[in-house]
Amino acid sequence: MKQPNSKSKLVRALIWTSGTLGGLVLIYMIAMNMMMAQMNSEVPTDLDYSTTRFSENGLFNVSYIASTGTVPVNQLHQWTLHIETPDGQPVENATITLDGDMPQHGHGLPTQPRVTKNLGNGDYLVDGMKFQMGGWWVMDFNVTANGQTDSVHFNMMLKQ
Ligand SMILES: [Cu+2]
Repeated sequence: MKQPNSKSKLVRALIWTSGTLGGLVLIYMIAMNMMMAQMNSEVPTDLDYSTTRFSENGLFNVSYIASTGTVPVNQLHQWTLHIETPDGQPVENATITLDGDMPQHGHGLPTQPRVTKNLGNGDYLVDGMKFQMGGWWVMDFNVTANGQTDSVHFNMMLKQ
């Protein structure tokens, strides 16, 4: 006749627990490694730093000028965005949303800049621009005009 073996139950429970914990630790370590690898990754050598770029699907030709000339670090400033069609016609009455981030650091902007003024002739004022550190930044603009949306990305290497 067999007796319920509470000792082996306990052992099994311990094995299960340590296995689960070990698995979690492993997942955590892999995630940390991936994060570190991303942070230590080199800036791609083939980045396009142009201030005039076509949107992803080629719908808009977009350029920017910073109110300060060169884009500063740790200084609130404005951008003027100019949007044209591929054949050079200014894009009027566009709706624009934007966001910026540092791909190597996994953080974004310290402010929430937005388009505050339609200046006409395809020009739009972006207020509240600020970059809190030097390095590689990417600014993303989503442009909707004439019922079509496209996004454009500007790479910047800011010097502190
Ligand atoms: Cu950063």
